[in-house]
Amino acid sequence: MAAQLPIPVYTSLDQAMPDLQTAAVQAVRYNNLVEEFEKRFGHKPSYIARAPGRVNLIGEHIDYVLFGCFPAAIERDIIIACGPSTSAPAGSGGVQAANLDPKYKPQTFVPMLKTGGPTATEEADAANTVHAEASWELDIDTRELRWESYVKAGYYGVLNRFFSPASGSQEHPVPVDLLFTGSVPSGSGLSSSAAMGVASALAFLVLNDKLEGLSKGQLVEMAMQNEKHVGVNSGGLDQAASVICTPHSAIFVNFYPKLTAEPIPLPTPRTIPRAVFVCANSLVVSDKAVTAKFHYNLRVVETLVAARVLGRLLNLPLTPTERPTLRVILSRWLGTPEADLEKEDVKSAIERFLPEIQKLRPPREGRNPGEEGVTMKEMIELSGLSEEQFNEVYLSWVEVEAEYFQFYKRTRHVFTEALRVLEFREVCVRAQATEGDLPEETLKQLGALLDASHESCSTLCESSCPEVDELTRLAKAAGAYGSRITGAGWGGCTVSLVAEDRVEEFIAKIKEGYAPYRELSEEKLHDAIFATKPSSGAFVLKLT
Ligand code: NG1
Ligand code: MG
Repeated sequence: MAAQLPIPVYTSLDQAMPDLQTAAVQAVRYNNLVEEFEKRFGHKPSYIARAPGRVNLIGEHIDYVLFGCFPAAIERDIIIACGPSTSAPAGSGGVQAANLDPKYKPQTFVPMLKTGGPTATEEADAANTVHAEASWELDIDTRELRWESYVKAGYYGVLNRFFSPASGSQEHPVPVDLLFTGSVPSGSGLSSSAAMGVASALAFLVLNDKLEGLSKGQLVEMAMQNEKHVGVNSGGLDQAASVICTPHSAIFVNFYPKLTAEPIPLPTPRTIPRAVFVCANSLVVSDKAVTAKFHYNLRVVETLVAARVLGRLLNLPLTPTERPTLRVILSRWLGTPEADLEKEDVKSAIERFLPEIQKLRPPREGRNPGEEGVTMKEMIELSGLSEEQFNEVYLSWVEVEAEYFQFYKRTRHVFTEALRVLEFREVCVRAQATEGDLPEETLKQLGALLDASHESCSTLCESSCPEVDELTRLAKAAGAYGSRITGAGWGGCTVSLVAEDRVEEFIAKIKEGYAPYRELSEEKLHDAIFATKPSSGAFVLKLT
């Protein structure tokens, strides 16, 4: 299984990138980073840690509910030249972090062992009902988006797992020097945050000699916990894509009952032009540090409470302190907790569950049943918990703000999106097994699923925004097979499936149609809209 493989450590870029042209282009960038490192820190780096961004092809806002998603790593990435520090005291674990981009100022910090009181670590872990004993403190300011927060987040997992005195470790982390550079645009839905977190974790792991024996799946779990320290209660989509992906394939990643990932090549018909994915940034920046309580974290809470309410409607056993997801409720209802999900299972959930939830609240005049939200008071009543219990289980670890909470729309999004992921996968797998040439119809089928996903994100999950909706319409008009929002949303990027021989024309049309692109320089435009191939996941390059 892809998730059980070790994290690759290469000794040359040619090993890491079998495509020679790519390796040659990247070599310039890597060498420059190494030279800059020497200039800044006065010694050579020992490794380069690299983690890519990702584009989620389909399966949006369902990873934290534990349904499978279908992402691919992109070529854009974060790379970190790193080495043990020669200036900081041995065993201090101190960090000097610098960035080639001058807008990110150099940072120095030292992890502190804290005794007593809940630490950021414990709070973050409590969100997942895991109780950590370690109490390393790195002082992340979750109210502000700061670049070094992701470096610190990447460090937490390594400190907690390998240097926690509470679990008997006598070891001390080595002090390190890090120099970053990145090509994933931040705040654009291509997961620069996961790339930062994963690459940072890798740098700390390899410099402390802790990489050996760690599987890709374990690194994903660690990176997921890490991201919670930045105040986002995300699922594992981004981290799994950044760590596990391989060139030429997307992955079908599943989170329940455990993390698994299956590389699946995208269909490449021979008689018709190959299709590629084009990412287009709306340039609307979604700053999660500020908006998570109205947007992302709110969706997490809405879907979690919806799962409990649904469980009660279906008379499933529920303890007051547990927090099952919609995926878990589906398994309990099916009575098959360990089994892989089939399309038929999801279809029966859609038929059986949605009418139940729709009945919860009588519609106000002129509205559709179920489309009304519930107030906080109603939500607590429907959960069957006391206010105190409810706050403890659903609100104590996350900040959310809303007048109305939506169960029906969110649940409908989750189950229909989970079904589309399985359908998308089926089209790809069937194409792979087909002998001879694939009909263009295959790409049209994938395109239709992308369009339906966008519609659902826009109207049911309500995670799009007018600019992103406009970009998807323009993409369709410019000839895309399908187009949708990718990532958390409320801004960020679209992903469109486009015939390779039409990419230039496609980009020209979008540039003409999307007003914010008209003023952009060539370079900025290339950053905003680009075609991408599925790339490889994270790795470490040992410098000799
Ligand atoms: P981005 O696009 O990185 O903000 C987020 C979550 C994912 C997933 C998607 C929506 C983080 C780190 N990632 O992605 O886990 O839930 O939204 O599908 O918050
Ligand atoms: Mg992110």
